[in-house]
Amino acid sequence: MTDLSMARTAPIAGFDVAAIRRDFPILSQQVNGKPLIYLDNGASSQKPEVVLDAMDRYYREMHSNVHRGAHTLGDRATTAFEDAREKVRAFLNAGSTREIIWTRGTTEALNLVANGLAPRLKPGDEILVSQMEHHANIVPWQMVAERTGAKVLPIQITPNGELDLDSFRSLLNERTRVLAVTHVSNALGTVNPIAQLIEQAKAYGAITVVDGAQAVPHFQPDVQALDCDFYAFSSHKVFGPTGIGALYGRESLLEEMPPYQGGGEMIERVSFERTTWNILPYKFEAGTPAIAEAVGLGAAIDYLNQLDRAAMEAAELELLARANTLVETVPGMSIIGTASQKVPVLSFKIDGLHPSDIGTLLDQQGIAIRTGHHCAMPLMDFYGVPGTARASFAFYNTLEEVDQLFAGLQKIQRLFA
Ligand code: 7TS
Repeated sequence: MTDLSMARTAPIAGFDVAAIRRDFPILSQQVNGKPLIYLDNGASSQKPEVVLDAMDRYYREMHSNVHRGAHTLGDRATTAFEDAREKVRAFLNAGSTREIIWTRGTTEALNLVANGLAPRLKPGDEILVSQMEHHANIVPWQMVAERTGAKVLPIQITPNGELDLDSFRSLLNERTRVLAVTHVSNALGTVNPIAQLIEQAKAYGAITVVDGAQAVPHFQPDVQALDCDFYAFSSHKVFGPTGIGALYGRESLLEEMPPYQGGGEMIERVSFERTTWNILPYKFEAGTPAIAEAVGLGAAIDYLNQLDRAAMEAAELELLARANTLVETVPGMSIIGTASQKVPVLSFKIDGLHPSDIGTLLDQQGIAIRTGHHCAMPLMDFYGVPGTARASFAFYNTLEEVDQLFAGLQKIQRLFA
C-alpha cells in the first residue's frame, strides 16, 4: 500500500496555495466537526472575497437598472455592467462585445443557440453531439430536432473516455448542420481536441457550438483561435456568482438568428403593426439582467487574471497526478475516465459500495464530493453504471486534501465494503 506521507513534490514557483485559500472565506470553516475539504468544484466553485466585495459595493453604491436611467446611478450601473461584458470578451478573446450575450448560465446559452438555429434546420439534417455531453448539450438539441425533423446523433467515445475520432469522422457528412460538443467532460474530466473537431466540422459547413462550462475554471479558451461559432459558460463554475453566464456567438450568425425571448431591452421599436429588434448584443437580452452578478463575474475574471495561470494549471495537474497514484491504496477502487488529457476530475467507483453512500460517508468527514449521474445519463449508460462518485478539484485545493480524501476512502472501504 502506498504510504500517504510520501514526500511532496517541490512547491510550484509563483503559486502559493495557502495565500490563495485565504482569498476564499468559505474554505476555512468546519463541516460536521471537521475542516471542510471542498471537492465538488465541478458542480459549483467557491468565490473569492473580491467577488463578494464587488457585488456588495455594487448594491451599496451604484445599483439601478441599466441602459435606462437619466440619472447618475443608472450611468454607474450601466458602466459597471458593460465593463463586465468587456472583461468576458477579453477572457474569451472574442473580437467584439457585440458577440458577448449575458445568459443565466450555460444551460440557457445552449437553449438560446439551439432555438436560434432552429430556422436553419429541416428534416434529415444532422446535429452531432457526443456520448459524454451534459444533458444541457443534449436535450435542447432534441427539443429542436423534434420541432424541425432534424436528427441528433452521438459521437461515440472510447473506453478510457476520449472522443472516438473515427466515429466522429464517420458521422460527418453534408447533412451535418451543427456540431455541439463539450470542451471538457464534467463527469470524466476529459479535455476534448476541440480545435481539430471544429476544423473538420467546418469543412462540411457545420455550425460549431462548444460547451465550455467545465473548461473555463481550468484554462482560458480563445474563441478566435478555436474558430468556433458559439462558446458557452457559467459564471458560478469559474469562481463568480450563480445566476449568470455568457455566450460568445459569431456576429454574422447572431445577426441572422431570431431573438430568444421577447420583452423590454431587446427591441428597437414596438408597435402593433411591426416590432423591430435592438442591435447586438441586446437583441438577446430581454428584461432586466442580472446586473450585480455580471459585476461579480467581472471581478472573478479580474481575480483569475492576476494569478499565474501556467502555475495554476501545473498545480492542478499535480493534484490529479497525486490522486491517480493513490487509487491503488483503496482496494476495489477504479477510475472512470482515464483520458490522456484531463482536468483534475476523478470519477470513481469502489466495489461493494454505492456512490451515494460514499458521498454521505465522506461528508461526515467534512469532505464534499458529488455522486450520481452528473447530468450525463448517456455516459453512465456507456459505462453501465447508475452513477459515480466524483471528486472535482480547483486550484485552491491542496495535496494534503487529496491525501485526506484517500484516507477517508480507505476508512470507508475498511468499514463498509
Ligand atoms: N455543461 C456542462 C459540461 C456542465 O458541467 C454543466 C453543469 C452544464 C453544462 C450546465 O451548467 P449550468 O450552470 O447551466 O447548470 N454541470 C454540473 C455538474 O457537473 N455538477 O453539477 C452541475
